[in-house]
Amino acid sequence: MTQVPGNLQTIESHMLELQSLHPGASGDFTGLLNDITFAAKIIGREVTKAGLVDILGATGEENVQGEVVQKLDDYANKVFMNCLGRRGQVCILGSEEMAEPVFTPVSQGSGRYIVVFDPLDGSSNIDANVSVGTIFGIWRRRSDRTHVGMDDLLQPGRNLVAAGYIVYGSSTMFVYTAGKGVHGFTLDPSIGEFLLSHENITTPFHGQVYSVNEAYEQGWDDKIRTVVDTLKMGRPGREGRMSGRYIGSLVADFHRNLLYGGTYLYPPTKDKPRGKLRLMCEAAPLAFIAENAGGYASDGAGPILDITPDTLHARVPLYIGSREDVLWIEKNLSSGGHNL
Ligand code: AHM
Ligand code: MG
Repeated sequence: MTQVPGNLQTIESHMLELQSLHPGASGDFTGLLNDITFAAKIIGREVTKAGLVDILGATGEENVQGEVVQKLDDYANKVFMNCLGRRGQVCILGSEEMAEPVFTPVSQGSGRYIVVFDPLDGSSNIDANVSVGTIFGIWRRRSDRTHVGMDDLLQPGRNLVAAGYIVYGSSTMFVYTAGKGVHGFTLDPSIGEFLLSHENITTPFHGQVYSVNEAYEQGWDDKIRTVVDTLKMGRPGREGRMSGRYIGSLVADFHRNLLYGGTYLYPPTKDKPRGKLRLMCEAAPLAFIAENAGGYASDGAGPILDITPDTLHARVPLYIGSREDVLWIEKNLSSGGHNL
């Protein structure tokens, strides 16, 4: 006979418990997290159908029913915009898929939160059935004045109220922190609920894995080359060499390293002196999660969380993962600046 489940907890009830720690909370924040959870389920449903595009029609083409098949990153973006823009808690939405931030109709009044997201990170991998993800960060508006502006949007990661990601992999997982531990939930597709599977995730202080696209080595400066060579050969005082693991899908690489220990690197190159990754919708939210799990994130000179973005799409070099390893990388990169 099937066992009756004991102490299962849904993500919604976990979020409500969090809310109860703040007597007087309006429920706006919990409602916002619930909206993100709902959006994640819808996007996850479409991602799992991605392998059917050859049967149903490639993206941008007509499928057998004569409907145009949407690109999944456009689709994911619209789902986020639709799910988050309506209830009145959000004043500004910023997306990797949209050039400009959107000031919602409540931006001149009640909306207290700013959400910046990458709706489908790593989407170039999707046709090969490689894991992809969604990343989000939530900030509070800076002031009570009626009109919000760009300074409400352009805040450092240190001001984040919450951040999370969803990895659409062999199972769909939702990982988030609101500054009180990092918690992971796995989607049970049979009941359509994210169930608590990883409570209070802490990342190993030191890892055995480094994740970097070594094809860009020609464009690196000598310091980065030496750092990566040293990681390969084994750092002085550390036993054993490291292994390389690079999926090329940030959420998946980050998630593996968070659980097992390891460091993800996206250094600057001659042609991309600020690297590739976006500060607001990728680096800062993941840095907030890393620090809340005991890890660390740096741009090679200091904490990612201390950088104030100058635009929504500002890019930043990223070194993120196990605390001791990232601090060692930062120490080796920060003396004397880069020489690209
Ligand atoms: P995207 O936001 O356009 O998907 O780009 C971000 C992705 C990350 O998921 C991944 O880690 C990185 O780009 C891979 O870049 P590269 O192919 O240059 O190594
Ligand atoms: Mg991205």
